[in-house]
Amino acid sequence: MNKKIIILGGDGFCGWPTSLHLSEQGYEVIIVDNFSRRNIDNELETNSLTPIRPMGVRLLAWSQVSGKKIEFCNIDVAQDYDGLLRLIEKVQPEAIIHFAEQRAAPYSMKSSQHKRYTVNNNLNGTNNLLAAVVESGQDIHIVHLGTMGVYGYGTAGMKIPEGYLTVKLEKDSGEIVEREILYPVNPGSIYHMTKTQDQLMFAYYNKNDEVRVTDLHQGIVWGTQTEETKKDVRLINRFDYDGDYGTVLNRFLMQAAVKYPLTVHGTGGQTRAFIHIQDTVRCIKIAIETAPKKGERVKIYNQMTETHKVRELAKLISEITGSVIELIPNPRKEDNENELHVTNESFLGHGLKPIKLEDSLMEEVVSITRKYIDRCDLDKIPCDSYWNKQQEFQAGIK
Ligand code: NAD
Ligand code: USQ
Repeated sequence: MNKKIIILGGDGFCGWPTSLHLSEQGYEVIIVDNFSRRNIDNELETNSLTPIRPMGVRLLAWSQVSGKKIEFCNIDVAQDYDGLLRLIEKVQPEAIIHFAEQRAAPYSMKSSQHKRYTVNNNLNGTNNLLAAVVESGQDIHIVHLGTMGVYGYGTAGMKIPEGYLTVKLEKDSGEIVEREILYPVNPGSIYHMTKTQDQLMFAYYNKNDEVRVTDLHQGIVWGTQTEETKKDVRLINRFDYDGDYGTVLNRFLMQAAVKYPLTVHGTGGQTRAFIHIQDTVRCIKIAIETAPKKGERVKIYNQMTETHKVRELAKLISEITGSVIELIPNPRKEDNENELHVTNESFLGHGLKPIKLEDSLMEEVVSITRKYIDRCDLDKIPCDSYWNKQQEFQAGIK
């Protein structure tokens, strides 16, 4: 059986622990990354709270700890089409996992240059991958990391289905017909917009070339370590806390550790979907093992395990750590209050046993944020990326 897997973006927050998990599970893993994420840390003059090691050190540590070898290729998947194609033709993998995109909404909204970079990088990367798989002539399963944000975060009281929606249409004759469509998109940032466009590319290449695709609409990932990254300090995963890349729950955990008031945007009534990083890597393995058949439409799974309101998360963390909560003007143009109900039957049906937020929060505070507290730069905590002039005005910037 072909157990070769190429992981695009395998140096990143989700890609690194996934690479280790699949290697541990017996897959032959080849990581592709261009280190753009590490370079963005240089641009923003910030760093992972955890001391992540260079790729060479990471791979050496993994071979010493596990006896297994992971290969690495430095390819920019958005720019170097020929390099990507040659690699695919040489490796002939069973599946390619696609994490290699600019993934921060605030970073994508910082300036025109950041908007253009995010669109160019994400859309070219996805199109290059699809075109290269077709040109290689191989039947490779693509597993893409999408986002819950493609749906927007509001519904008419119904559960968000897994990708497809059955609608009833009235024909000119008055007859009612049923159709299945992609759930209507409603992106909240340039970054989220690129993910809605990825969806269309998958649908098109799937229809035209029968490329087999699984698109994982993932919620906000929290936590840091997985069973594999805990095995050696040189394998530690990255932890972003800055105003651009830090996501809400990990930011609150770190803010609690350094006694910085928890930065709730607006009223904190935004409800979002969450998943622990350990469950992310388990879901990817399930997605590989439940690949669609040739000719089957794009499989879409909602990769999330629970939903929470931002202010409730702040309250929970405040109760366990004694932190102060601060409501600040929302830098984003988004609904300050929304309900969110999501179907996630596919992964639960395949045996996922979710890690619950309430059970693991304290471990994260103690084992990561308090341990690496000295590496935190307090000046990098505020979010200074505003969605538009009005948000800047409300924040008293202009
Ligand atoms: P990350 O930024 O930590 O990792 C992405 C990796 O891809 C980085 O190592 C980066 O250097 C690499 N990369 C980017 N562009 C590249 C290119 N053109 N060529 C080669 N490598 C490139 O992000 P992450 O948090 O690991 O997210 C991975 C994927 O999962 C993203 O597509 C993101 O949209 C999705 N996702 C993440 C979250 C989350 O909370 N982190 C939630 C939902 C979905
Ligand atoms: N928020 C705060 N305070 C903060 C940071 C964020 O109140 O200090 C709020 C935001 O305004 C927003 C919510 O928390 O309402 C979530 O923000 P986030 O930065 O945690 O998440 P988001 O921008 O949606 O993006 C993250 C990942 C992205 C992924 C997405 C999944 O960076 O890659 O696609 O989560 S989802 O949110 O389900 O679309």
